[in-house]
Amino acid sequence: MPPLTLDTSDSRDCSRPLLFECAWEVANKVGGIYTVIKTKIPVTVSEFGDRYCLIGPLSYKTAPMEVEALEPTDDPALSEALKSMRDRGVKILYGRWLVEGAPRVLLFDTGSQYHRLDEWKTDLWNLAGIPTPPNDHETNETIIFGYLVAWFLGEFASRELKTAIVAHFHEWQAGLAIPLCRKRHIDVCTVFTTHATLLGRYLCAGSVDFYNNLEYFDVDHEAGKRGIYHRYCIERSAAHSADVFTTVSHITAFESEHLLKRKPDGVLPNGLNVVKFSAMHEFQNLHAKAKAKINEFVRGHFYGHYDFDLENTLYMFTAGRYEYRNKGVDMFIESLARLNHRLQKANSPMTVVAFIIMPAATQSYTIEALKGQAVIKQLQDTVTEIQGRIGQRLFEKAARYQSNDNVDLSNIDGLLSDEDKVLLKRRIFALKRGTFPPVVTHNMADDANDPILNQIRRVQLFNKSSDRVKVIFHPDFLNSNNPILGLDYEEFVRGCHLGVFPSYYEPWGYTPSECTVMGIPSITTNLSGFGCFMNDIIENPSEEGCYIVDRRAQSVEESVNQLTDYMTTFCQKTRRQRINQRNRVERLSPLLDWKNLGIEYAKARQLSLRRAYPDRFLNDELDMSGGFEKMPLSIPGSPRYRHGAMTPGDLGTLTEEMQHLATTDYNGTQSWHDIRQMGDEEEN
Ligand code: G6P
Ligand code: 1S3
Repeated sequence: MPPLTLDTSDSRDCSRPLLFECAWEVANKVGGIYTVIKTKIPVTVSEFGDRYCLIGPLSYKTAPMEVEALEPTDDPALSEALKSMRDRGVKILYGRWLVEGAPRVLLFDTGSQYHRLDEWKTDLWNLAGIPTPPNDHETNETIIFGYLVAWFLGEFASRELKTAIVAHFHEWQAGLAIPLCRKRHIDVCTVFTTHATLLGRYLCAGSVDFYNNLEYFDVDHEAGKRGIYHRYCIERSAAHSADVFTTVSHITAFESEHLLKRKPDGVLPNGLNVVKFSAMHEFQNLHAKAKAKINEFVRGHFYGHYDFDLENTLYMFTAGRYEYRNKGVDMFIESLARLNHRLQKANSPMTVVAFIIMPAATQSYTIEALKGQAVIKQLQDTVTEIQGRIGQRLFEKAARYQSNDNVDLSNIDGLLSDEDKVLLKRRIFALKRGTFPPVVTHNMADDANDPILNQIRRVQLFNKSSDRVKVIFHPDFLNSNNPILGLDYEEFVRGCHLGVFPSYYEPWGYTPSECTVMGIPSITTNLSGFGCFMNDIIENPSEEGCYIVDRRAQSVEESVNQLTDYMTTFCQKTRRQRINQRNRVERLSPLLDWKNLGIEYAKARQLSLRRAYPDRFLNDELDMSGGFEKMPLSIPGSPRYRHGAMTPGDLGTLTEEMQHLATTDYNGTQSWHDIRQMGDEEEN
């Protein structure tokens, strides 16, 4: 079925390659990879323009809203390839993805080819010895999608004969096309980026001492025991067949080396599309505005027990996929209990409200949570009404002033009428409640066995008046239209004071990274890709508001204490210190900007071209800068003490074969050293 491919490697132009980037989350939001792809588009489009096209599955739920359908009339090879596939029944949506950068996008409807599933499963077994059980829907989708993508690349590469083609794949669900391309000798060069390993995620979620045993796992056996052997085989074959294999952090590179048995060629850290405000105070104002909205929610949620001072209240939060152990919620709750004890003992004036935002199976909001918002709203409305009436009376009184009267404002009796007093009392009495403010905002599908609730019960953080740490578990995504905590995630983060993400398994970790670009300090661990990245690139991350708990070289007890220490110290800061710290955090954002990190992707693509077409690079005549300006070569120093620009790629193995490519600067933008100097100047 796939077309015969020609050996065109001698004739392909490698200086301006075409790029296909393929992921399950293209125009289809599931998790973190969507963020990677979407936020990276502007830099990739600025480098490739219309030579860039994304490939994903066609979701009829989201695609019609996100994609403008077009016909590729300006690209005969593409247009013929699509026609050939459509003629054989494949449903395809081609067009522009309506996000910043508006890239070209190609979406395949896997449903249109389910009748081929058995044929392709047999082929996969014959080709690669990969077995597939009948009822694993995710794997079935992966197989159909992988075969469609390989089919398309074969059709395209046999028609587009002049230009080199790079195909970049993310994660195992999009990676199956890689071994297929290799087996079929399709003339494309491939990059595979893994954002986690299947086995790593499963092993960590259990009670395994993962990092101390990485070298010793019997991987086939472990995958088999967990019923994921077939998925593991797909992931491993993608990693091994790609010209270039990369991952998102050094910690996941280490994990991949042992679990997937191929050492990654390099690390491509995840960036964000950073929007800089023209003035520093703008993001501080956003914090104040968003915090006011959280304050409003808190007044309602704690009605009847609202006996703490919001001026001395700090909002901490954790958020993400509900993976109790992997995301470190266990450690967070334990540390909150210890923090509560310490604040009580010290008679601290501070109150901490800790939010846990993790979607779980729920039925609805609890009556109590809804009632809290309702009674506080009624009180607010009544006060506004009475305020109006008092204003009227006051005005009336003032307007009656005669020139020979004494101006006596001491007697303002009568401004609050008896009716108003009764009305106000009714509203105040409605605030009486016989229970503590609820810990969870929703009715859980399985309340009794929920790990988060069970731990909160164990440590007895029940939102009592004497508790200095209150807990609110919101087991759903945030949305500004929600009747409870009606804020979008971004706004919520801006309104908080500290993000806490003590993950045990976290290949990258967008949550602390997002906090950083919004100027909100965060705590993460040296088992998260982001934490390791910041540790490598900044001399003293804690001083910059990026706290990193050591979960590697110390016991769990010590890690919990370290986390508690960080939170306690944070509670001792004055408002002025918090404002300064937010400024320091925000100025780190260029380090996480795709405008800087995008070059790592460029390097990976260039390496794949070199490996696929080594003859074309013999004399290094080609521009290998990947669109970035060439810089003189320098010897990488120790990252912590380096006084000069650096890229995280300097730490990765990509440099082995990329010695001629400038790695000493991020496209001429800021390094940590520049940022620090700038800050020092500002502070002086
Ligand atoms: C921002 C605002 C200030 C406000 C402060 C509150 O910096 O610009 O006007 O006082 O936030 O900070 P806090 O850490 O107490 O929420
Ligand atoms: C993965 O998503 P997760 O939350 O399951 O990919 C993300 C994007 O690379 C990464 O940030 C995260 O750590 C991984 O775990």
